[in-house]
Amino acid sequence: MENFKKSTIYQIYPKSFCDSNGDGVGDIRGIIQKLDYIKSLGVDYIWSTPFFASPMNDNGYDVEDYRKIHPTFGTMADVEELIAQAEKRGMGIMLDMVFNHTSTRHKWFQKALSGDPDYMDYYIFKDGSPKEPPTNWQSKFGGSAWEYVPSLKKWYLHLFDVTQADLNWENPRVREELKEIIRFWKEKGVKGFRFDVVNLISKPEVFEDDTEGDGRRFYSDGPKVHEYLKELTADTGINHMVTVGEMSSTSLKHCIRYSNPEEKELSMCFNFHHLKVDYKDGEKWELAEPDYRKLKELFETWQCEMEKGKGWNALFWCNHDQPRIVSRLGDETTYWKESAKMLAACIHMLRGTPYIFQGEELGMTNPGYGDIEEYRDVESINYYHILLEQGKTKEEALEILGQRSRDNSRSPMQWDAGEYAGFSTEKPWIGIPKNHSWINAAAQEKEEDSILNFYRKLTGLRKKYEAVSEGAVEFLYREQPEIFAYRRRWNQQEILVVNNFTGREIKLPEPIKDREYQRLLGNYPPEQVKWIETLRPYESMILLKKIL
Ligand code: TEU
Repeated sequence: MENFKKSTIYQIYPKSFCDSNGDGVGDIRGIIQKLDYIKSLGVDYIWSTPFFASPMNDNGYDVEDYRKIHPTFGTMADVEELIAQAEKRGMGIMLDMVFNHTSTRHKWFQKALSGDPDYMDYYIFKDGSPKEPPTNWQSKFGGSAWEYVPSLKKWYLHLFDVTQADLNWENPRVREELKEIIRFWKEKGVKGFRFDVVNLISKPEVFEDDTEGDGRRFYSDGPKVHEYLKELTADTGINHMVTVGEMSSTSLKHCIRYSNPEEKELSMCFNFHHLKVDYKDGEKWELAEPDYRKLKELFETWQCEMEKGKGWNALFWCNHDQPRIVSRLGDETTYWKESAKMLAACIHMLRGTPYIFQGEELGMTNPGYGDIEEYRDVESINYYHILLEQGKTKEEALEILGQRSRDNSRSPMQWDAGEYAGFSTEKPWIGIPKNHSWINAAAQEKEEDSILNFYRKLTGLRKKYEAVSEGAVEFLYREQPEIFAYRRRWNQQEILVVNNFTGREIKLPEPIKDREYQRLLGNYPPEQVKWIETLRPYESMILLKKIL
């Protein structure tokens, strides 16, 4: 059995995790200091977002040198110690490989800019008039996806920021360079990799205008993406490691291929369909109420179809690009604790490998930044201006950012109630939410029924019950979208998971006979009843069927 099925993965955004040297920015030594805490969560792997040399226009997703550590984060010796110290505690480090693009400060791009034809072929340069980009494709961060270089009289493609130039995977030399980077880190002892937007690496043969959208249909899950992944995996020997691909606007059909072990591509995939159910007509920068029916249907389809196709899901609500889930689908005030636990149980008992994003285990909320000066993220700042240009008022634009900005997840980790939340001794690079006075790790360590301790129990259940790690999945109460319930089965073992997604009491379509089940975990004290007929606000129950 692949060990990632019983595993839980902890995600760290190093800039905001723990600052060991008092410069207001998190660093590698800060992570080392917190390894015992991370281990105590019952996780097996730690994925850190990039800490490589970078101009930091996209907080490290613009890599200048994949073999060097950005000085703010520390040194290569620190990373080596991190790998060793994690291993000592039985955890593996997973690194984030940003291979769709490099920073324009990378030496390959600099050589390309100087007109070296070999290096120009590392990127996607196209001829065209300076007045008109080669296609109408849009950057994911707003504006055209092309930038004109007057000295070369050519345009280059950047699906993200203008300082993130897309690599040309058609060029075998590029593929070899990237494999060398993997081998370098494998030798250092890392245990897995996350591949950034890896389903965007294969661009179409012909570049044409998109009359229906922003261009993504031409390059998402592109023509040679499976071939490239197979080659990368085979030539670097990462097939026995844990690998996860971040898939942007992907499809189920492709995710089955990416993650079915027989294909020898990746261990699992992130997809984002379930995190778009509160987008208005698919538009991130337009607010809408979450559509719970759609949410449940999406999970049902992805869970059941991935099982049939022998694919494997990465399970997650939060990451460094997403708003905090308790603010998004839960209740930050009256039912903060109940809803945070319910959302956790809901995702952790599904079929796949769960990810915990730093602070999620504390029920951290969106920070509630009130001014554009408080934002740091390139996407948020670009879109703030785009929203104003579209005619929104400042207040409306800030309201949208308050719910959608990627900075919602990037506020510093709330370790304690101190002035800088125990994150740093100095003013951090990004503001600390006021609620760190009561939402913090130190307080939750002391509290038996804290959200933190609930997460610890969830990782334990995955290890203990094959029904959770291996079992088949079946969704229940299809007509009642606000009750997110499913069954997991493995041989004689059966686990029932029932979640109320609302702040109201809800009657179950059919009562559950309490004596037939053993309660494994819940977010309310159990009621002494024969039949469970109603669910309390945001109630969650994990029940093991007794063999009677
Ligand atoms: O994210 C890819 C990505 O598609 C998101 O940035 C997405 O555009 C956004 O969440 C939706 O609004 C990855 C990284 O996770 C992200 O931090 C990087 O900025 C991006 O790739 C570019 O490397």
